[in-house]
Amino acid sequence: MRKTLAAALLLTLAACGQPGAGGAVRVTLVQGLAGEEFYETMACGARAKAGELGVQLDVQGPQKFDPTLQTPIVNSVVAAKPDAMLVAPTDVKAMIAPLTQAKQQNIKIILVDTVVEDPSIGLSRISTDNVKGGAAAARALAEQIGGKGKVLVISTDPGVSTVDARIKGFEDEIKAAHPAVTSLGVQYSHNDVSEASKIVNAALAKDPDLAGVFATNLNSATGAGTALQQAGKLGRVKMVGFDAGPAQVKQLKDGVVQALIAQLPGDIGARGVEQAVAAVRGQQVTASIPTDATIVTAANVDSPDVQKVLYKA
Ligand code: T6T
Repeated sequence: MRKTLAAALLLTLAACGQPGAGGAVRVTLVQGLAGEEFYETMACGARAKAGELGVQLDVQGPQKFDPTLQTPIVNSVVAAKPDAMLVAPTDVKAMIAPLTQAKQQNIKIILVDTVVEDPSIGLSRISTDNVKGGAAAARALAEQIGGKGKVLVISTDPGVSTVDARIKGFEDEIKAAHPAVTSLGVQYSHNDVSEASKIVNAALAKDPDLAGVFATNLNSATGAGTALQQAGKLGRVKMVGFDAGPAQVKQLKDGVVQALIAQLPGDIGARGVEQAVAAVRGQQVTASIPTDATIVTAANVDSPDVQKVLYKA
């Protein structure tokens, strides 16, 4: 009897044409960069949640953090018509057109980590409070350099919402609360480790009294840290970096970097899947979900709570 009722219910749902009613909800995660620890940790969180909720999850991403490479991936996802797409857009402007196509196909879009300038894209936006994180980085760096000296910011490219927000938070905090700290401005590495190293080498040649570096993301931090290490500047030039992949944690333990701002990419992926499923099922979706950030230093890196937030290799 029970079986008959359940079968009837399933038939009714399928007849209503509710997505996912006749099978698993189909979701694709489009990363900002394939194979990079932040996005792979995000994919792990998304996969775990997908397993729990019975969601069919596919993960794709470009080989470079670049909208010209991410656009064809989004286009092919649109052609495959999943029920929902979690996406980390690589540019606030360039990704609007491909994501508008996805929206027009009624694919539910959930923005994970980065966003686009068009506020109508993305039923839910899940990310770290990056302005706050940038301000925390400024305070940590100012403290490390004794409240005075020249500091340089290394970022990826203008037009990436997350790192732009980190720069804003950093610069506003320096201006507001650290009058003896001079910002040398921002230089862009195109999210390339060796480019970030080159920038720091050139900055050290131009300003040998450079006191501190803020690297706004993983690859910028890895490259900047390597340059400081190779230039024998350990301890003399202080550094704070966003993200906590294995290379950054090693640099922290080696004394190259003094503080890391660890995000929760796994949680971003998991919450993204939850929101996608809610959107597909016509349930309530949360427009904005902030996730936590932790300041990691040599003093707390080995504590169990901090170990939990370090990114997967
Ligand atoms: O910092 C993360 C991410 O939040 C940002 O949007 C892009 O860079 C990372 O993926 C780290 O490399």
